[in-house]
Amino acid sequence: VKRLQAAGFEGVCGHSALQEFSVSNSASFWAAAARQRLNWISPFHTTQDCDLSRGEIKWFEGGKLNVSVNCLDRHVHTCPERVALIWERDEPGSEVKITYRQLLEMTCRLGNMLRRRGVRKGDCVTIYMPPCPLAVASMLACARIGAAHNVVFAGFSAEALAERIRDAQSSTVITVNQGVRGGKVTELKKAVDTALQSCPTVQQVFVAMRTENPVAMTARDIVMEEYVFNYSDGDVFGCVADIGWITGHSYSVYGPLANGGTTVLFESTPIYPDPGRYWEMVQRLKINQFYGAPTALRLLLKYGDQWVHKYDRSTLKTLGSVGEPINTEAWEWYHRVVGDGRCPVVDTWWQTETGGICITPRPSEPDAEIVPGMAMRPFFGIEPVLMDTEGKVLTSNDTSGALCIAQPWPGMARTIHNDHQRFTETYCQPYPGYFFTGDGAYRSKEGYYQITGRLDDVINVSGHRIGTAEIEDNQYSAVAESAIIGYPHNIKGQGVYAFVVLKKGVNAQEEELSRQLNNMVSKKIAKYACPDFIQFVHRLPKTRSGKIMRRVLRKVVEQDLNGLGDLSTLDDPAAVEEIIQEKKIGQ
Ligand code: 6R9
Repeated sequence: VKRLQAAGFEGVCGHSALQEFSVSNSASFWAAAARQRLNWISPFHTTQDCDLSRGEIKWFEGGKLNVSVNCLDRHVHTCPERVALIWERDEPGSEVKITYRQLLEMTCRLGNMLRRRGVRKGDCVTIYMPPCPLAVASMLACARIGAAHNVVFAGFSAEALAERIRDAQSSTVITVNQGVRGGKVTELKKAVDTALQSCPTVQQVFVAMRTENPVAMTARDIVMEEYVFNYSDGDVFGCVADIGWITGHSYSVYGPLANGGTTVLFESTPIYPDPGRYWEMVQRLKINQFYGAPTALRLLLKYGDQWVHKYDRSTLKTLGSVGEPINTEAWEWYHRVVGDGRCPVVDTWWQTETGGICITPRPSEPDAEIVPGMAMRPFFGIEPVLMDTEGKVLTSNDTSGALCIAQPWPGMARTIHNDHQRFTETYCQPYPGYFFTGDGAYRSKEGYYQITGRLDDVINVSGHRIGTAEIEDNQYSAVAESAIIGYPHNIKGQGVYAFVVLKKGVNAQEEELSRQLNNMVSKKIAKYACPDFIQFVHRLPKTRSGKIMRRVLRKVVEQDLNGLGDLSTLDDPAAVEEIIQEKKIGQ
């Protein structure tokens, strides 16, 4: 806020006033922020020229900048030996630190290599690597030479990779020989070879060596070198998202680097080698901000507090959550146990399409209130609105509706690659003049926002519309997490089917647990919201970024096993098999 105020808003005091200013004087706010926070090769002449109803979004026209220069070169001028990346490798205690100077060097070398090998401005390079310095350097090298990058989760199958390579029409792929995750080796280069059987556009594959094991090479493969590492102290931003998720892009790579911070690249899993991994890493790397997903918190919560207490977490200042609604129990645990009650928890709402955080608590504001499980208030330049089912703006508080954003902001998506029509249909046409997020939200009496989940996840039981997240957010102490799915019911319209994961060590009778769960839901919400079926499962099918794949659960409940669709983005496909075997309906 101080830096923004220094950019010409001296008269505007405090977060709230600045937020209001950023919405009512959007163009001058973003123009000043862009001039003050970024280095431009040539200045922009028009700050914004946007028409949401036609899906035409133009920011900073006439301006030219290079994002890799903003992330690297300017920091190398002022503090070359500051640590840019901490690569938290799979094996705890084997972290590697890379300074801004080293990262710039790696990026330039890679950029030159790509250019020498024919990659041009506008090309799209596919990067299929786990989070590691070379992956970040590859992203920045593409940005440096004007190529787009298409980062594919290293956990995706060959088939899923092939589809993404074809969509991007890449001629170049960058990968590693093998990955290492949770103590296991994954055959990434092999997956690339398989994928390329159906990707005629690819002419060259760069292969970095993550392990020492040789892998089969073909004529189009080019082996990359590895680099020397260095050490220096710095501020440490610990975003544990994979770089293949937007959170990894914005908050592991571009955000921290553009701000000259030190960022952690987490290669491992939250439970390898044990459920203390995150907190052991916080202690060892002296992490100041920890940013993760509710799904991981719910997983860790199952194992008990002792894994957290074992480690010193006194360096932590802020705890962030992203990706899904965070249920009250996980929020409380994060705050009370992980943060010892002294670190603010910021539940940050945003999407791939928004580029960065849009609704979030602002703890740096003195006395800022934070309500558990609420994303709270709009961030700079964001004007959220709620719509009713007829497309009218809901103006009062204590109300729920479809979440839209009333005016454009610089980080927003401007199109869908090769399909602008789909962009306008999905985001601009549902509520003409507004950007439609696909999420539902509640605005409290005080005007605070709470995200209630994807609108597709709203179910209608006996005429009552209810978000599945609301039923899931129960504080029953035996439950680690749950997924609620609606299914066709010939009396109620939709019935409620619950998948429930119990905490470790709970071994009460299922019937008794079901009875208690129903009691809780009926007390907290209403009788109609009680599940018709409760299926206790070991785990839920999730994407690599931790989102429960409700589409798949819905198909299982509807007994449409042929309609399960693309399962390649699942973290662990065995979870679906288990659920199918044990399903309770229609047996
Ligand atoms: C950043 C990211 C976007 C969807 C979004 C919403 C859900 C994200 C949330 C949240 C409740 C939060 N979501 N953050 N729901 N509270 N704090 O996750 O991007 O992978 O594109 O997903 O995730 O449903 O629409 P992305």
